[in-house]
Amino acid sequence: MSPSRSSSVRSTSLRARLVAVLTGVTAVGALLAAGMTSAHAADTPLRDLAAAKGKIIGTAVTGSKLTGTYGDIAGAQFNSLTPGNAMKWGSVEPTQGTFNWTEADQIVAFAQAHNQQVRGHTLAWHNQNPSWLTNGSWTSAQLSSLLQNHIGTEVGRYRGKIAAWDVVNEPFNEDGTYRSTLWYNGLGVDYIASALTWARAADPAAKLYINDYNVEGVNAKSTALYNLVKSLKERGVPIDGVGLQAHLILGQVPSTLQQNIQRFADLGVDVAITELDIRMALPADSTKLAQQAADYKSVTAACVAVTRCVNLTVWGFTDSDSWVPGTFSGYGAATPYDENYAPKPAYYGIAEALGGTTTTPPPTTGGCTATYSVVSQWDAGFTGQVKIACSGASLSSWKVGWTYGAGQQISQAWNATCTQSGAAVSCANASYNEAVADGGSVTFGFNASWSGSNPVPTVTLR
Ligand code: 9MR
Repeated sequence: MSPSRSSSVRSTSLRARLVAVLTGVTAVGALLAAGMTSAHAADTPLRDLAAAKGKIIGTAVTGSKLTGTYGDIAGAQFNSLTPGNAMKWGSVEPTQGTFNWTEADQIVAFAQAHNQQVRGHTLAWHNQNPSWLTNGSWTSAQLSSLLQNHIGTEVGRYRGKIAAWDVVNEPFNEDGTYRSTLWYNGLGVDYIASALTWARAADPAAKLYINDYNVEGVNAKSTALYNLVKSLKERGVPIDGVGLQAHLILGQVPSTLQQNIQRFADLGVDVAITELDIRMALPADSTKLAQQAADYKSVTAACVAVTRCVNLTVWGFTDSDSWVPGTFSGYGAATPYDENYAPKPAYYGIAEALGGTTTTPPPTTGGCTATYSVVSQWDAGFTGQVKIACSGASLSSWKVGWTYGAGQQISQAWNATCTQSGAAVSCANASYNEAVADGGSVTFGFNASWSGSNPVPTVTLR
């Protein structure tokens, strides 16, 4: 990896860029540029940047989507996959004794084909259990053997293929007391030790984790988790790591995140950021996306700073495959890629924290093309995108232009700075996506209005 640029070089070039951006272009570009503090390379995949830091970077995935662009990005950018839903009890045993491993198997096969780890998720949880289990009335002994069999069956099936299991998920309330669940109520707190012990027996090589949310900073809940892990270790119960889910809100990365990771590391367990996403009130705008980039960067940096923080996984890499909008009304845009698979500023925030630096290929436009497309269109508006792709050539910066033939008017752009004067549109790279490598591409998007017709213009790359 190339060394980082010095901070004086960095701030000079940032200032130069800001001046350039602030003179005569839209606020969108200025704010995007202000949110990014150094240059970026979209050409080094996150998994390579992470590996150079001794880290694993993962994403939650949906098995059926692992083809086309979704599959390409999942395979190229990440070296760990977590099935978002496919390994949950309700997915694998919808009817007692009848198993469906299709999606879980597919994800494991994809991971093996792409030299990726798999985080198994999850074995003992209170959600997404099959109704035959939750509606049944069981004695403690029956519950215990159900859980033991479940763990033995699932962990055993994937023995040797799973790097880490979220054995126990979300055992705590916010105040640090134990959550009232099927398992806690039926088996007492030792369901946790039992589940870990059964998982170890079924796959001695898998790292065994307890995973929870709102335990990223130092607080009552994370302290309860800390005390649990400490006592499990003292008792000799197999526990290898804690998962900090990190379903965060824009601008609210806990200030004690690194300190919290460190205290678990000091206890002698690994730490993983297991489900990172950072949601914002919709619609997204350049200010929010810049803040989100800073937030992703600081979470990643906290993990990079602690040797035992081994894995950072995002809970879906694209806004088109995120649980957030369906759960938090009015919120979304929580992942590092937009719904059209274009990397957002957040992507570059992660890359920067992993040591990504600028590459400056020789400037040439030969072999580079700009392709305009309408992504979606409604009554009076549409979302368009332009992809600049190079093959046998590269760009150190770029600018594209076109002329609208039917009165279309751009209102907002992202991942580029766009101006429109009459019918003439001109868009230039943002500060973080100036380079297009040989074999690489950059995409930017925009919203615009139309009426009557919306013909596709001819785009010129300058
Ligand atoms: O991403 C999962 C989503 O598709 C499910 O509908 C949801 C149901 O609870 O679970 C989501 O994943 C959760 C994960 O398994 C545990 N931590 C919280 C995640 C977000 O809800």
